[in-house]
Amino acid sequence: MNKSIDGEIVLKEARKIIASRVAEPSRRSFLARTLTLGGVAMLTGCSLDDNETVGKALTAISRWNDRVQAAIFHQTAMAPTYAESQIKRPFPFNAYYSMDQAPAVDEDTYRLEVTGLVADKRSWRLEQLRAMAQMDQITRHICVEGWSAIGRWGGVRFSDFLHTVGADLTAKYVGFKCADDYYTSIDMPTALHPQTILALTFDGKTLPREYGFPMKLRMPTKLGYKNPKHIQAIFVTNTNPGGYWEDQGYNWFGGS
Ligand SMILES: Nc1nc2c(c(=O)[nH]1)N[C@H]1C(S)=C(S)[C@@H](COP(=O)(O)O)O[C@H]1N2
Ligand SMILES: [Mo]
Repeated sequence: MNKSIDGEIVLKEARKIIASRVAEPSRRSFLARTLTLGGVAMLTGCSLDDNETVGKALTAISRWNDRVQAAIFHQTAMAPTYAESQIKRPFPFNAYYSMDQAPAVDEDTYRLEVTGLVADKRSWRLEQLRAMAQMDQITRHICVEGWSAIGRWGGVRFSDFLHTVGADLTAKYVGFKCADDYYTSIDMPTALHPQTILALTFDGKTLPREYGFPMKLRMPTKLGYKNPKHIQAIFVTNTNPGGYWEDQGYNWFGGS
């Protein structure tokens, strides 16, 4: 099998990113028309010569995609919110296992671990998070497996939480470890976005076991796989912690 670069695959991938990320129509069509392999090599910092594998080129393109998304992300641009009547019930379940295998976390012994670049590394009990100011939001969850659904999540605004623990807000990443083997990480600007919430409830009730009890990070500006359920540990870092799907090739930034 010839694993060296297939120029068409690389160009197609780069055109897809331009089509989905560049909003201005004339700039978009200009870029799509004029894009060459040399141009992609320059943008991605990957030499794209015959010694490189397609996989390596696509990874370089995905990293470029991360940078494009980070550059156009605005903390003041709000994801759409919806009416109560649009909430999907029952809400779809998704995980890398079936519903009956979702972890059962014990509320009494549960502690949220907070580590890395934060001033206060004390762990948290659920009731302490419930005592903080709560917010509620009806947004659309989009899964790359081909479904989307509107739901209501409530909890602590994540930027409030990060301020409370004295997180280094100039750090690049926030990482999450979950009660299953799932893990993911996000960029600090998204962590501080006003619609990013440490969700303790779903549809006004305690977050059910399958949907991420005791808490999930809900971000309407990111795709489903970036929204970790069953969070056990949160850490602030300058080293990209990757993610369960991201490390298997899903785009890291994962914006919707
Ligand atoms: N801990 C954990 N979080 C996870 C996952 C998982 O398998 N484990 N799957 C992700 C994916 S791909 C999706 S689409 C959403 C599904 O969330 P839902 O069950 O509330 O629809 O959770 C995300 N977070
Ligand atoms: Mo997903």
